[in-house]
Amino acid sequence: MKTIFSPRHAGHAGNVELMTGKIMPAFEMPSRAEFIRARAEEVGLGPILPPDAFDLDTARRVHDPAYVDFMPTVWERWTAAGFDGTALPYTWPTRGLRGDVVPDAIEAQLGYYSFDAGAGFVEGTWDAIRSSHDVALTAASLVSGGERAAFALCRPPGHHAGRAFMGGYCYLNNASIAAQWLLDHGAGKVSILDVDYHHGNGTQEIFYGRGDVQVLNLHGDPKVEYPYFLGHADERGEGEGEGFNHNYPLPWGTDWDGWGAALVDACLKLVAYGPDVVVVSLGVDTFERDPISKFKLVTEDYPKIGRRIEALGLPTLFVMEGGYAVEEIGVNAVGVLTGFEEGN
Ligand code: OKP
Ligand code: ZN
Repeated sequence: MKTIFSPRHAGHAGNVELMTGKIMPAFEMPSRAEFIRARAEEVGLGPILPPDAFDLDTARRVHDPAYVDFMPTVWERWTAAGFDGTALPYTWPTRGLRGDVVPDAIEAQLGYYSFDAGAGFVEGTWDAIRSSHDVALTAASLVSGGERAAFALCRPPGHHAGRAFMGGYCYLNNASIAAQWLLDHGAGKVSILDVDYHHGNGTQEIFYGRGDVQVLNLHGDPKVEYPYFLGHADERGEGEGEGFNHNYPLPWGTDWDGWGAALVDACLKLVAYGPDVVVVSLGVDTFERDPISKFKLVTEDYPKIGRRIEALGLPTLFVMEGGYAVEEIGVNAVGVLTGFEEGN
C-alpha cells in the first residue's frame, strides 16, 4: 500500500508537556515518524509519496471554524506577547468558571481551546499540523479513488482533538477530517476503529450525535488512564448517534488475549453497521515496552491486528496516532500494515 508522508512534521520539535507535576520533554517527538518511514521503506511496503495541498473546509466541518482559525495565530501572538519557550495554556474554563466568554489574551485563549497542557506550540507547529492534515486527506483521496488501503503517516496525531479543543499532542483530528472527507466524496457510512492505547475522546465527541460515522474505541480504562474524563462503556452515542459509539475500556496489563477478544467484538459491531470505508486510528502504544502505557501487546501481535482488519474486506485508511517506544514504533506500526497486505 502507499504511504503518504511529509518531512514538514519535523518543524514540530522540542515540545514539552506537563506531566504529573513536571514540565518534561514531550514523548511525542519527530524521530517517531522517521522510524516509521524508515521501516516502511525497509520492508518495501510500497511507494512513499508527499501529500497534496488541501484547503481547511473539511476541517471546519468537524471542528469549530473559530478553533481552526485560532491555531495558525498562536505562535505569532505568543511571541508578540513577549513569551518564549513552548506556547501552553495555564488556565481552563472548568466547572464554576465562565466558558461562554472568549478571553483576548493568548495564554487564556490557549486554555479556552484545550483540555490539558499536552499540545504546546513551537514555531513550526502549525505548519506540521497543516502537513499532517494534508497527509490524511491525500491518503483518504487514494482510498476513495479505489485503492484497497492507504497509510497516512500523520504527525502530529489527532484523536484527542475535539470540535473546539486540542490536547494530548493532538490539534486537528486527522482521522475525523478524513472520515468527513470520505462521506463528502461518495461514502454513505464510515466506521472509525481506534486501536491507540488512549481513548480517542476527540473523535468520540465529534461524532457522538451522528449516525453516519460509527466510532469504536479500544483503550486503557479511563478510571485510571489518560484522558480520564471520557471513554467509559456506557457512552453509546446520543440522538441520531445513539448506538453508534462503542467503547472497550480495558484494564492495565491487558495482553493479546483480552485485547484481541475486544477487537473481534468491535469487528462484529462494525460488520453489523455495514460501513463503506474503515478509518483506523492506528496507535501502537499498546506495546509492552511503551513508556507511557500499560498494555502488554508484543511485536508479533501487530500483524494479527492488520490481518483481522483486512478480513473485513473493506476499503481501509490507516491514520497514524500514538506510540512512544520510539525504537520499536516502526516495526510495530508497519507490522499492522504488512499483516493487512498478507491477508489481502
Ligand atoms: C496521545 B496518543 C501520562 C501522560 C499522558 C498525554 C498522552 C497523550 C497520548 N502520564 N500525556 O493517544 O497516543
Ligand atoms: Zn495513545
